[in-house]
Amino acid sequence: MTSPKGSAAGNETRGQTPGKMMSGAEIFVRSLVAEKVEVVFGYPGGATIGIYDALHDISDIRHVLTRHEQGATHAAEGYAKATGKPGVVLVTSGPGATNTVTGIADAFMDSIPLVVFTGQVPLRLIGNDAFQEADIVGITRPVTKHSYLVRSVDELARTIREAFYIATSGRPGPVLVDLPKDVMAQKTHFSYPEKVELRSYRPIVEGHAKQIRKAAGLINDAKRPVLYVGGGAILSDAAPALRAFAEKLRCPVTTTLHGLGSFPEDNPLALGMLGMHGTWYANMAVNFCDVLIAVGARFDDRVTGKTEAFAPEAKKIHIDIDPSAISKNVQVDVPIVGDVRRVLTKLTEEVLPLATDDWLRTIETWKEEHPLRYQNGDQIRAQYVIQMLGELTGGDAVLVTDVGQHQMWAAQFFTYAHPRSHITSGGLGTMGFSLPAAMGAAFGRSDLPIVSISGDGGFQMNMQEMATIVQHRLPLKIFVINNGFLGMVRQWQELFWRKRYSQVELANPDFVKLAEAFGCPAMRATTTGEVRDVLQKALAVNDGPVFVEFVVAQEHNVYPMIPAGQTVHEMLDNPEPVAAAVAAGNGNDAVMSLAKGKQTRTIRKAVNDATLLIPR
Ligand SMILES: Cc1ncc(C[n+]2csc(CCOP(=O)(O)OP(=O)(O)O)c2C)c(N)n1
Ligand SMILES: [Mg+2]
Repeated sequence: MTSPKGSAAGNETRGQTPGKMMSGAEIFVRSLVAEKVEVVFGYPGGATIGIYDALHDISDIRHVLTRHEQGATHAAEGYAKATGKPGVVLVTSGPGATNTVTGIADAFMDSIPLVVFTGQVPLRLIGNDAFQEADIVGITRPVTKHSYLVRSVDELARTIREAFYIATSGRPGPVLVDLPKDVMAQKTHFSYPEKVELRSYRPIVEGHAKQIRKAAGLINDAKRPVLYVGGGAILSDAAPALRAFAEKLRCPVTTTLHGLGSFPEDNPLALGMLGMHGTWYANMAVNFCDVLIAVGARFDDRVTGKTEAFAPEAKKIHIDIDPSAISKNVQVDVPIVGDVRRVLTKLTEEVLPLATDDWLRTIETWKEEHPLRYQNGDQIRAQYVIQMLGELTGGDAVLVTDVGQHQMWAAQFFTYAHPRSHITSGGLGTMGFSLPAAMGAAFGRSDLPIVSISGDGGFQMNMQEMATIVQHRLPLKIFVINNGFLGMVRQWQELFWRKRYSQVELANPDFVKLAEAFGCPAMRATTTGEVRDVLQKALAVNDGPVFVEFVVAQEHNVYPMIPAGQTVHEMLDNPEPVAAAVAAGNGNDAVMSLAKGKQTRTIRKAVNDATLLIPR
């Protein structure tokens, strides 16, 4: 076994007695059973044919034959995000393996626990440009938490045990295990290690008491605190602890895209999402807060904009299980490395309720003056579809979104009430994620309706998985928000590139016929008046998938928007001045200065509101 990142030395397994002689393929299958793997997403080929033969006899594990290995990887991600369990992928060597790269990179960016098994050519052919050989360990090295090439069947069970442990512990992530064909045919005694001991890998879960005390000291002096919560709060099942903490402090809470659902958005303390397309009031609250408590979040550039100007008045506390995330993008004052749930629970005991009445009242005014808004009309607005979906489900649904404008509207206009009710590709921003990820989620849970929401562009990137979904009669709601454009790119071209639309117009297939060709019942809504009825019909289908195309207004933009790398002072909240600048044929600078000129007044008012609270 090689340990490409050199950190898996010193393994120790205990309590093993030599078991029955088995082939590598059988050991593989038995090991997955030992890990309680329920479902494997995969696609067979020459290098894995022996493994597939061994899988044939096992009823404890369900293998889902996707229609593309990228689909398998995103499905495993969706399964992992919906359930909290690791997602498992099995593909063949060469092209099978390289097709997983996007999904692995996606899981790496979003801290999703995956174990990806790739077939490999026999050991003696490695490095020979053998048929279907790819150095997948090398190719994926920068986007895996760890990877292994198994060189002997004697290492196989231990390697699998370690792979699952590394994928799911600490900050979760994808682990790749490359399985040469001859190793899988070798035989040895099988026993599955009970314990993993990795000397150089010991995630810290308990926060340091001194750091917790220091943080509590800062918090107890805060006048204008804000909690900034990321996906780590969901990964560590911290929602109840977060709520208890925020409510004890009476501290407003804003979440990142991946934090959505960690704090109920109908709670008066909720500010919704922050960042580039976050709410006006969340961004203002962060801008004027005096203590920022970052929880399981990584100060991503889509959140911070210009880092020097992010929360400029605040002392910053950062709770995260990954020490390498601390002060990576933004310098913090009090880091606490540890599991978010445990740290929050301890911190709650050490803080006192704060006198935040004035601060909360100011934020309330901001909410009233700058709500998320859009203008309805005959032509469907994507925002309306999302809002109506929220009303009809009461927030009891899992939304799995793709990447683009519809993704941002789904983040803004649905009231997320539960952890794991929002699944999306945040870090990598992978178009084509939603359909297979929703499929994977549906294999993991059936307690809530699962809704895949894609744009017309992204849907076409992995639409082959419609066949898998139909084959398994998964009760998915598959929505395509068809604006005829690569909408998010078009929005940037409109606002910052003088409306010169370059390669963003889509000539689309008839989506309804396409869905029907896959064997999926399908509907289309083209006017606002039809939306409610179509949604109700779709939500009533429970015995299999249903597809809905929403033909929406073509050239609408997502607001608010803080242009990339800028600050709240450049936030475009009000579409009208922007539209005027665009209509005048102006470029980036002109749009910005016009929008800014018109908006400076509202921002200045916010500054005044906040200044009243700042003791000088
Ligand atoms: C695989 C991939 N290629 C390109 C992009 C760049 N990109 C981001 S959003 C977007 C447009 C998405 O269009 P669509 O799926 O129709 O969604 P809309 O924005 O119109 O809602 C593009 C091309 C991406 N995120 N992922
Ligand atoms: Mg589109």
